[in-house]
Amino acid sequence: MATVDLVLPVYNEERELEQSVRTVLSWCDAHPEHTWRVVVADNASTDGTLAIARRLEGDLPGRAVALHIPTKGRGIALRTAWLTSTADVLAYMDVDLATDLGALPALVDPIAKGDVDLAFGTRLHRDSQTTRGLKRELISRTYITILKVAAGLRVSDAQCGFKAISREAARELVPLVKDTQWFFDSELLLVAQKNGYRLREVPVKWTDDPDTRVRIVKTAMEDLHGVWRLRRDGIPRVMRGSKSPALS
Ligand SMILES: Nc1nc2c(ncn2[C@@H]2O[C@H](COP(=O)(O)OP(=O)(O)O)[C@@H](O)[C@H]2O)c(=O)[nH]1
Ligand SMILES: [Mg+2]
Repeated sequence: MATVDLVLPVYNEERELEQSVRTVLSWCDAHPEHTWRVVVADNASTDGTLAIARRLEGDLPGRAVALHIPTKGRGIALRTAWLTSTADVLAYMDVDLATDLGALPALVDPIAKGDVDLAFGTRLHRDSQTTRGLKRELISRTYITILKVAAGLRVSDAQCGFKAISREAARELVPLVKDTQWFFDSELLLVAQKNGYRLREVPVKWTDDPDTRVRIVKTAMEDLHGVWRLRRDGIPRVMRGSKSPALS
């Protein structure tokens, strides 16, 4: 049995937030093999998202937590939520619950057992069941090919909003990840792979929610810039017991 913080990063999600938190918590109630907490990580929302998150925290003490980070960016939200958590396993998923919750044990259990450091959902594995439009499918496949060829990443999907990491690995790896936006996920995987951490792909059942916060062209440019930055600067190595990471 482990303590698990499941982070829902949110930006202007007042319509879906409450229902998603309640759906996730009732799933958690049906899975008492771990002690679960839902952490709503909001930054810069301009709608009622934060107020809803705070009300849920009050209504569901110890089970729902509201976190507010002043600067916008999904990466910084995850970084803050994970690095301030004391749970054994730190997970996250998109608030639209595009990933079927049935994959959560496959994501969390290997980390709770100590067999894996970082587990991540994949929509592009042969065992995944992915329903999404042609445009997003093409972008996703093109992007992972670039990550494989230009950065040497050996995974089938880097950007699925469904990941979990041990607290120890998060403490070592997340401070080395510079991106604060969408490239955060790819950079985390690259840093983990380079440093020999134990990764595990988890095929998921994914039903795309067309309501998106992603600005596709801007995000694609930022992702390419991230790949270029890591090629230029190198991927940092974890120096256990040292404060300054070495480059390789
Ligand atoms: N905290 C935080 N969450 C964000 C931000 N941008 C997007 N998100 C969340 O990231 C998740 C995935 O966003 P979504 O729009 O569904 O992405 P898509 O599925 O790739 O189209 C959702 O839970 C969003 O609310 C941000 O700037 N800060
Ligand atoms: Mg989505």
